[in-house]
Amino acid sequence: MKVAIIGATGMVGNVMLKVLEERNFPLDELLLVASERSVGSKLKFKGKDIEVISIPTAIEKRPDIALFSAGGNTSLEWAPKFAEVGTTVIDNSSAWRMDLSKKLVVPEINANELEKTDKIIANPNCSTIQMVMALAPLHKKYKIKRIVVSTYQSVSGTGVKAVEQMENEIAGIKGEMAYPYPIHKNAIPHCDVFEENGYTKEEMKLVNETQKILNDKTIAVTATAVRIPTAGGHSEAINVEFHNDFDVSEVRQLLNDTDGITIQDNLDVNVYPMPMYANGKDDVFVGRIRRDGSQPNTLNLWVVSDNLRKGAATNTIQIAEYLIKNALV
Ligand code: A2P
Ligand code: 11C
Repeated sequence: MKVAIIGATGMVGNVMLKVLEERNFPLDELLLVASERSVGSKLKFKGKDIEVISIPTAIEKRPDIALFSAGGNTSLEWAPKFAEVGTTVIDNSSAWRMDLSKKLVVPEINANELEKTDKIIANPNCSTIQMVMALAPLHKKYKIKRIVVSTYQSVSGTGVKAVEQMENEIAGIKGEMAYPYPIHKNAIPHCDVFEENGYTKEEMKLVNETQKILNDKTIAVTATAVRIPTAGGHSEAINVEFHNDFDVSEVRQLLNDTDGITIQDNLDVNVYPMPMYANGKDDVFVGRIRRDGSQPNTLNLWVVSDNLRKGAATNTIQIAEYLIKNALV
């Protein structure tokens, strides 16, 4: 396999390199691609230096797979050009997610929709991935009616500038601001840009992407997305109402039996998911599993995952692995 990472010098690109190394991904050649300003610089992979090249140079090399994480505009402009030369693009940006002709994939849930003709495949938003990972097995069994989700998102979701803003604030250094307000000692109810309906784009991703991945437009979703001063790992308080009643111990069993989910839920010894422990891991962690006594058929969950791993790099690479395993590239 010849694989290109578009945006290799970025936060997600960096984690992609790590994940490819860890999983011993079947690689014959790895092309590392970034903007013109990084061309010629070197990045390490498996102890060796690889020189960063430009997008046009990478297209000339016709990779089998291109993993994109270089922002929506780069994806919109260049993904079709890779597809034209036969490359299968797996795109981590929001550019193609809601395009009706593109699949939006979480491998554990809907990789079976993938076909050889899918040349641009979309990777969902980080906060959506961890939520649907926890809810998909429950939806299958009890059918979701409505989701109320509140997120607690780490600064790494915004990118390097935001991580630097928080570090500068902690160190008492005045620097560039990625957010309109300080993030240290704060919580900002504003992830991504505001839309006309008063919700943020991040909140609407949770609505629209969830319906697309679970293939059910009847699922009602309402979200509040909040940025908090954590370095890595998003957390979510999820209140979910089902059409059918459930048994909490059966819910636990279903989640326990799902690949990619780890239950952390032992109140006697204060065990529950936290970003501090999810950070650097590939699983989605679920805890505080309990019935919402205020209305029928309703459950509360606390779900935490590393937004740069399962929320981005790992999910993208799992899609690539599925394509290879099933001879779809
Ligand atoms: P560069 O490092 O050369 O700017 P992040 O999301 O962490 O900010 O990273 C964005 C990634 O996307 C970086 O690797 C960045 O490269 C890359 N990138 C940004 N714009 C372009 C572009 N127009 N063409 C190719 N890569 C780009
Ligand atoms: C955040 N979810 O934490 C964002 C980052 O649509 O892929 C990823 C944005 C996206 O702010």
